[in-house]
Amino acid sequence: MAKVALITGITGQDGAYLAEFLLKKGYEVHGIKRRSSLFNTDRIDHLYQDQHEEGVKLTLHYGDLTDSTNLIRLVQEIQPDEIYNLGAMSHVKVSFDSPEYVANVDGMGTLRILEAVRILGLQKKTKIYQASTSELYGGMPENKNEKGFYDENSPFYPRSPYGVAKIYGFWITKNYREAYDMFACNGILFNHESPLRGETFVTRKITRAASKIALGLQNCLYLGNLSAQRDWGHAKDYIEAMWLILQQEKPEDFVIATGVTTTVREFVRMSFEELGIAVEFSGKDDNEKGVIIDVDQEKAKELGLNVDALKMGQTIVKVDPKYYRPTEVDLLLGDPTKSKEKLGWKLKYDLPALVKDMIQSDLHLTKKDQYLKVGGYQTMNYFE
Ligand code: NDP
Ligand code: GDR
Repeated sequence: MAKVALITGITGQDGAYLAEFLLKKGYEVHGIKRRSSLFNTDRIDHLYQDQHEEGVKLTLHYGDLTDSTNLIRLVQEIQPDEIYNLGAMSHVKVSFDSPEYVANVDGMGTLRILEAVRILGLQKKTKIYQASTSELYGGMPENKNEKGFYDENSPFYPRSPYGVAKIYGFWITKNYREAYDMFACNGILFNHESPLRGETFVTRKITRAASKIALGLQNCLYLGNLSAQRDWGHAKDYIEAMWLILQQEKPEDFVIATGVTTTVREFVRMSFEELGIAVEFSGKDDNEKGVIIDVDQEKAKELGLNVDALKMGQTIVKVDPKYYRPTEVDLLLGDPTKSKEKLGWKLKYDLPALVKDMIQSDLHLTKKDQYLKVGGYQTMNYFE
């Protein structure tokens, strides 16, 4: 019998990669999607199966983490062996604008999933993965371990409504594990990115803008705190860790990270370098800027860039303080020792490989947009 998995947040970055991964492993996969006025299943459209055909392995259900009755009904119908609770309002900056909503979805939503399993008496059958986060640590320097990393024993100090909501999710998962003997685990995942990353997270914002600037479709990229440091990995590696966590003998919490931290500024430099464009930064704080100091003409030609649009000394990165956060997490660096030793988890992508993957994908996407625009097919005006 195929194992049955239920994924909340299946339409997001991680949900899409995880669904594909579990289908390849022979799972029957169910996903919860929210009703929206436009389709929002782009990331999983390649996995879609017509429900009228035989042997359907992927099924989507309407639902929402704010709706307990919906969740209880779905868990009852699906009887999952594994639930991956990835659904969340996942943007840290936006959580300052919608603090109550993020508490409801990211905090209470986790409780609703755990309660659905408990109420239905499925605690011996259904394993639960909770998408916890490095935002729990808040980047407090005094809470790092003796090696200078955050690990499974480091204290938490969240610095945003998102982090505070997720800390409830973390502890309620641990509490249900201890109180009701449930196989419920937290993966404390550090930042992970990919070509499927939402376009308002900093890495994707950078790779998308770098591609547009390289093709002469955008003049400048505006960012917030360039000095923030993150431990960035590839989402494809991280979803494998989620699965491994639920395949262990005992339910436990694991840190998933690369063990390397890099500034936003360096991520910008690496992204442009991938396109043959050398960028140098000067100035401080709000006045810092990045200018073009060299263009590798051969590489630019090979990639089909618009070389005429790339001028020496041209400012292509500026700071806009509107992207600063009321409280910032300055530095995150995770210690993956436990996950490597106990899960046997291995990284396939380092940071240069991640940047390359994202730039290649965004350059392709931007060329496609440009091609459609030039051909007159990009937009229809419905309002004339
Ligand atoms: P995304 O923002 O890409 O995806 C979030 C998913 O949650 C989407 O499918 C979204 O649906 C869904 N969702 C949002 N609100 C609700 C709701 N009220 N009810 C049901 N579903 C909802 O996030 P990621 O894929 O990057 O992250 C997955 C999880 O991992 C999240 O919980 C995130 O907080 C956590 N995390 C992510 C890290 C990262 O670096 N990516 C690191 C650590 C933790 P829709 O498509 O309709 O918006
Ligand atoms: P983060 O990711 O807050 O770490 O949360 P994000 O990419 O949004 O920010 C990373 C760092 O970059 C700085 N920054 C900017 N960020 C954005 N979004 N836009 C900008 O223009 C910009 N300029 C600088 C930020 O200040 C920050 O320091 C992500 C999410 O996926 C969470 O759901 C997850 O839990 C954590 O990673 C781990």
